[in-house]
Amino acid sequence: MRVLEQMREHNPLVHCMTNSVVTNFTANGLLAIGASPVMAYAQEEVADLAAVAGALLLNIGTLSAEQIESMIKAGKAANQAGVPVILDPVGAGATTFRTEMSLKILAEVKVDVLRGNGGEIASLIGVEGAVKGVDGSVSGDAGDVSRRAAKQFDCVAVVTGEVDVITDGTRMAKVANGHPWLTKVVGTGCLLGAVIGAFSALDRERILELTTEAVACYGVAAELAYRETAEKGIGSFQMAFLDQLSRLDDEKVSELRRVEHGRNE
Ligand code: ATP
Ligand code: TZP
Ligand code: MG
Ligand code: MG
Repeated sequence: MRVLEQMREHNPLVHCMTNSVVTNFTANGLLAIGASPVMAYAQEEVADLAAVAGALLLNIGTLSAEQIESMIKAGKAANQAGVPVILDPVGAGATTFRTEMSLKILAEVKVDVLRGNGGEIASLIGVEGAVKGVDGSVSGDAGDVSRRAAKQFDCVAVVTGEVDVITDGTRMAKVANGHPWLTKVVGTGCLLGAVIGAFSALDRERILELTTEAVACYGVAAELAYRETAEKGIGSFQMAFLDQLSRLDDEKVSELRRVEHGRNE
């Protein structure tokens, strides 16, 4: 699958309703990978935009009740138009409001891909995880948490961490690519949600495979960025990571990807 080549050829539009911390990084990351970002929040226009986008990202990082209403409006329009919807439930489990708003979106919008750290996804299925602010991990098995989330919300669930688990509840992939420095740059989880959106836009029928490709490409870019900046530090790493996203090609990814496929039942 020459997926990065397809990305640059199709240049999918990703409508991002994301948080105020990561907006610029997300837009630049999408441009780097070959997609086209648009950030839009107003109730008056979100449905129109979501319906013509290649994918819609809902990220609750700096949520308000009004914004959630806007997200639901956009999500419903995307559903009607057959546009894939990605949800990042940032900080779910840290406060009741975040957990409840994430569950409200999941109840009212058909979410195609749910992406979060272990603690966030665990909190949505009522399993205990550790969430401190927007950082979280799961004490149990990420495979089990992701499978249960995928089945409960009828979606592809992605639990990220040292090893990323991607599942539709039956098939599962584990991606070992990535670098711990990704956790030292704010917004790397959020940008990954947007990048999954860009990949999903290429073929809605193959969301599990394309989400796995997105996660692998992302991890490979991080590894290459670390090679360049290990002696410098995370500021340089952040820039090198954007550089690597823009220079990544299918050959490099097929050489460096560490992806294991299995079943998750
Ligand atoms: P948190 O807010 O807890 O940092 P997040 O929403 O930022 O979570 P992460 O789990 O940090 O999301 O995932 C973002 C990216 O960082 C993913 O590509 C993931 O593979 C990578 N990643 C996270 N932790 C590690 C690690 N220990 N080693 C390698 N890669 C990692
Ligand atoms: N606070 C609210 S949203 C946000 C912070 C710090 C960004 C979280 O980004 P990520 O990608 O989950 O690390
Ligand atoms: Mg992070
Ligand atoms: Mg996050």
